[in-house]
Amino acid sequence: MGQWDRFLEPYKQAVDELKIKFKGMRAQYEIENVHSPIEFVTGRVKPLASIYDKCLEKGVSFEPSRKLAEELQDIAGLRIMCQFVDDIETVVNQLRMRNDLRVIEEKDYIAKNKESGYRSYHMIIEYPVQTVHGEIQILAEIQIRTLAMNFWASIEHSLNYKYKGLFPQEIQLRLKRAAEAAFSLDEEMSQIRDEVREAQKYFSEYKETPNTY
Ligand code: 0O2
Repeated sequence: MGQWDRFLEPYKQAVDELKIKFKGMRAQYEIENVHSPIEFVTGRVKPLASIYDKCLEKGVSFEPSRKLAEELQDIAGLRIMCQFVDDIETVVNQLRMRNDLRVIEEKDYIAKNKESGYRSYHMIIEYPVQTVHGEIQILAEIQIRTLAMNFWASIEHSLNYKYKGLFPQEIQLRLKRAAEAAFSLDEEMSQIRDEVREAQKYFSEYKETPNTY
C-alpha cells in the first residue's frame, strides 16, 4: 500500500461514516413524518490531482504529512443539500449540537456570497476516526446549501474546469446573474412554502370547528 493510500484511508473512513450519519438524520425525520431539512447528502475524498493543485496554491509541499493535513481542511468533504434556505440553519444547529464531531470554523457564504456569486454555508469540523493504532482526529469540510445553490455551484465548477478559472467577462457576468436568479428562486420557494403552511393551518383549524348547521 502506498504512502498516499495510507494517509488518505482515515479520510475515506470519515466520509463514509459521516455520509451514513447524515443520511440517518434524514431517515429519522421521515419516520417522524416531519419535513426533513436534509434532502440528500454526498461526500468525497479530494482526488490526488486536486490535492496537488491546492498544495501549489498554498505553497505546501505535496507529501502526506501533518502540515498538509492542517493546511488542507477539505480532504474529506461532505455536502448536505436542503430544499429551503431556512433548512440550512436547522442543519447547522443540529451539527453544532452533535457529540461525535467538533465544529472548529464556520463560513457563511449565504449572508455574504463570494465574488463569483457562490453561496453555501461551510463548516470545518474535527472528527475522530478509530484506527487499529488508536483514535486520530481529522479535519473535514461540510458544505450546506440549497438545491438551487448546488445547481449553480456544480455548473460553475464544471465551467471553471473548462476555463481554468479564467472566465471571459461576459460569462462571469452571466454566472453572477444566474447566481442571483437561483437565490430569487430560493426566496420564491420559501414564500410559497410559508403560504402553503398558512393555508394548511387554516384548513386544519377550519376542519376542527364543529359544524353548526
Ligand atoms: P473542490 O473541487 O470543490 O474541492 P481553501 O482554498 O479551501 O483552503 P478557502 O478559500 O477559505 O480556502 O475555502 P472556501 O472558499 O471556504 O471553500 C473552498 C471550497 O468551497 C471549494 O473547494 C469549493 O468546493 C467551494 N467553493 C468556494 N468558492 C466557490 C466558487 O466560487 N464556485 C464553486 N463552484 N465552488 C466554490 P475547492 O478545493 O476550491 O474545490
